[in-house]
Amino acid sequence: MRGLRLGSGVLALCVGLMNSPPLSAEQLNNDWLAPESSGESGETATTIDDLPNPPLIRSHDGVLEATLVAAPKRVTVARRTFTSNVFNGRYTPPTLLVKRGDRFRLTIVNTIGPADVEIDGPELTNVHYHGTDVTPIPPGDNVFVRIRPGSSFENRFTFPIDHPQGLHWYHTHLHGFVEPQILSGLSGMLIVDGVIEDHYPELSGLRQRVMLLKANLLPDQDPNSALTKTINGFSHAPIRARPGEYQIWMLGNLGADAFFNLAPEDHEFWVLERDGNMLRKAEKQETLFLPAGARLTVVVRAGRAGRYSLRTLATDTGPQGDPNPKIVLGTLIVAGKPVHEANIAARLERPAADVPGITPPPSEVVTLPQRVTNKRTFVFSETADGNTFFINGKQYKESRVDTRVPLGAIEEWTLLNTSGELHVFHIHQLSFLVTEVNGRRLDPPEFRDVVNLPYAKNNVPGKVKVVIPFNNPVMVGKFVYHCHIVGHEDAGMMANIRVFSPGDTSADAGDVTGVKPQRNVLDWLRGLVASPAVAGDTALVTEGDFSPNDLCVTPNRTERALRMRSRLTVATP
Ligand SMILES: [Cu+2]
Repeated sequence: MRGLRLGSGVLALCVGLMNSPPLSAEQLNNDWLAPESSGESGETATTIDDLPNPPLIRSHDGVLEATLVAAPKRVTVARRTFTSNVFNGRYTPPTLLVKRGDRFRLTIVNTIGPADVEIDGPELTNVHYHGTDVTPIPPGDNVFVRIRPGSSFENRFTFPIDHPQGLHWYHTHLHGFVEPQILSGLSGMLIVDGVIEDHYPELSGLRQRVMLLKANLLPDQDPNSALTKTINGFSHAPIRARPGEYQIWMLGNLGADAFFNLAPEDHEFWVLERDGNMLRKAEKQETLFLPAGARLTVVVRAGRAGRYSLRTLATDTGPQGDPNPKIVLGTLIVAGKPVHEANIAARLERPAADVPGITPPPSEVVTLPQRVTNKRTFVFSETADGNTFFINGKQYKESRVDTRVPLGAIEEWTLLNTSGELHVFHIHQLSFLVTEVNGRRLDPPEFRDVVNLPYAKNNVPGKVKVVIPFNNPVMVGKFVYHCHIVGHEDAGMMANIRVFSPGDTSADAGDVTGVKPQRNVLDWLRGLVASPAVAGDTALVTEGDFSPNDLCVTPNRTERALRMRSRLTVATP
């Protein structure tokens, strides 16, 4: 059992699903898809003509102020309508658009509850702002915050005036609950503006698409099959362009566990920005590989009139990995009056317009390997049954600080994967330079915040080297690094890091401040079990010893899906 199951009105919600026969993988991926539900009413599936963007919430007068309500709602994903826990009633929640220097005030309301997939009762939650270089100290981007069922919490922080520009994302990040909550749909895009306006103003009139790549397990889907992949909630979505038209696609793998490797038939991409980091000059690529959590801002030029498949290629996740087959995600429909924009191709051959404005400066980033002050090695491993995961032989423990780093250090981390499946390294509050993969030096090295760790072959671990600049004062505090296949993270593959200011000699240097008095979380959770009617008041902000794993075992995705399915079976009259 994972988590505390309190839902009692679950069965009634599920009865309506029982008459649907299981879908084959082909049906799941070849249907022409429906828009998602916009709210409680549960819109019926209809066809769409062109892929819609998620709604947009932008900052005004230097402040982004909004509320995200996490709650079970009827949504339509890949043409299936069911109840899932999502933000603001949408599987594709609002894109948050801020500018450098903006203040950020986002209220998270936790009304997570019983649904047809993944979650069958109230759960703790919080929200992480993946890729942002902002403070980890609460009420900033802090994953130790616990928002109790029925309560809310306001994340407040400021985007530094030199914050990198590009794509980031928000998702729930409460250890032990991350995978089911993201699979439910609790993730959306967060953009720090300026990639086009400041660096490619000649492209500012082009059509911009925000494309959320997600993967989930539909209510009646075989839990051992590959997750159902969608773009903005649609599988096999139509994406329209005129012949010769250039479009800007803002892509994020905002799912929990899946890999995307986009390959549009007969088309190429120019990558402008990777994981929220501007490139000095656009890079042309034929495929776009996005491990879990990765983002890319790209320019695509439509070819001649016709229909082209937008495929995601198979990813070999290793003998212990989950299936990740090739599928068609959408169709690029090129039709209408041709567009002639010869100047754009020429523009993409020149560097970004404001290279001095790119932070951190690309010219400095490439010198990081020459400035390394310390080296460490981390081993990512798992048990043979694939249910328990470790970093350096330890499962995650919230009260333990695994790594202490003085602000200003530049460290080379060697990341070894001794298991038979891929892992995806991610660290909060910063980006790192990927310099080497399995002994092969990357030329050029890539500055990003997620990187694939190849699986072991013939008892030789996969090996990746990254150089991490711990030199931005905003990161001082405690945060985490982990596998971004978040099912692995939930089952232990995460660790705490504390970046402390020079001169801070306290035992736990860099300790967070402003944390509310602690409550005994275990007592509180026991009380919750005894009395499901929890009064909703404030969020609980704590840094205690509690881990959901202390109370219960986190089942893997298959076990959880089977449990959900057995619940569906029970619902049959
Ligand atoms: Cu992993």
